Amino acid sequence: MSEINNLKIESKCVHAGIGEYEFGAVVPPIYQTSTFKFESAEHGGALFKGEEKGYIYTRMQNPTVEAMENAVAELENGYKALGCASGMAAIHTVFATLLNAGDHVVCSKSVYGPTATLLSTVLSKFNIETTFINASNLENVKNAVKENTKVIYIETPGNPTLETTDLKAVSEIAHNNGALLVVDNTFMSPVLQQPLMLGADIVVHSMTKFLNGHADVVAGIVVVKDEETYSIFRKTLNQLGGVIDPFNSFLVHRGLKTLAIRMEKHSKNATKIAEYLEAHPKVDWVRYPGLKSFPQYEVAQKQHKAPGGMISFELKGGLEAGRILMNSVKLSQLAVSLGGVESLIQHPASMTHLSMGKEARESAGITDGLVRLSVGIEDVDDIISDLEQALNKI
Ligand code: LCS
Repeated sequence: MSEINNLKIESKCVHAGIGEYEFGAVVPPIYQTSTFKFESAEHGGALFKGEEKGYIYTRMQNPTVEAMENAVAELENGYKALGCASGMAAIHTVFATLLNAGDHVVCSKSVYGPTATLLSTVLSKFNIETTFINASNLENVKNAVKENTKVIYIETPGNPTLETTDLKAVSEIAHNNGALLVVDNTFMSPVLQQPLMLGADIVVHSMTKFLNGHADVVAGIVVVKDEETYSIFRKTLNQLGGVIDPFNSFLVHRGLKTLAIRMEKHSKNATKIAEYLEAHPKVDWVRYPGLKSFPQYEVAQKQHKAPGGMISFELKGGLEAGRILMNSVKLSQLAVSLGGVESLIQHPASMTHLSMGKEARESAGITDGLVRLSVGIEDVDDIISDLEQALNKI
């Protein structure tokens, strides 16, 4: 759609990335093909030289993938996007594209475990050093930046503590120091938070989560702001090879159409559940950006359209109480991942954040008793009744 940028986000979700297709199809066909026939040897040569536009090979580009990429770029107000095989493939592509040996990264402490581990193990082998900080305190960000800092990498709200960082303020720190701000926007989606509008240079997502929203795809994406950056990223991704495939792109593009109404329902349900948990005598504390007790409540109010679907909380009785809760819920599924239509519950210290090690977890505020709930779009009273019967078993 040519006037997509004038539409409200709910309309954009439905129409983003949609073009004109054969037979008047209203959604992009699935071009489930690895390669594309050339009209002649000259045509093939011209495509490779970039003298003519067209498709060559699906690792390089594919029309179904491109339609989905355009949709996410439009929703994030970016220039273009690069679909990847997973969120981790997207994150790796960003670091491999932007960093050289000897560079330094500043990264928020409360991030998805494998993101921290990628930096501290794989990338450190290539002489890339990372300082992990609590980025919700801007002084920590300023103090961590060095001469050779090339990237400030922020996941906000952070997985799983929901620690929230003021993106506008951090983008100023990054740019005053010649660094780029990369934001993992997985927890909010562009419906609730738009990092590029707040000064970020690059956005990444695990599309496995809210963007696809149906717990049936593993995928990631990188969104960039200009042609030059896009072209450098496209070349690197083509060499690294961690691209999304056409069928998964189709599913994600389908999921995007309901993203706005899903995020609204996730937020409404989670708000009620966070209030319920906070008032419960067996709950020690709750972290949810919509609660007045949330440590970065002011930043969250300024930065988010609604508080989202993720809650973390600690029970009185710590890990053992959490274990009973997770083994007793029936409607909420005991599973990692998040952002799907179904409610999911899990224990970060023994599951998603195990790879970080106890010391890094403790310093990031990921206590052994912390339970993470990804609130689905079921009837909220059903989710609460299920939690109630499980809490009664503690
Ligand atoms: N970024 C965030 C914020 C994530 O939560 C995840 C996965 C990733 C990146 C990586 O994406 P993937 O490669 O899995 O598509 N988070 C998960 C979690 O919390 N539980 O299981 C996966």
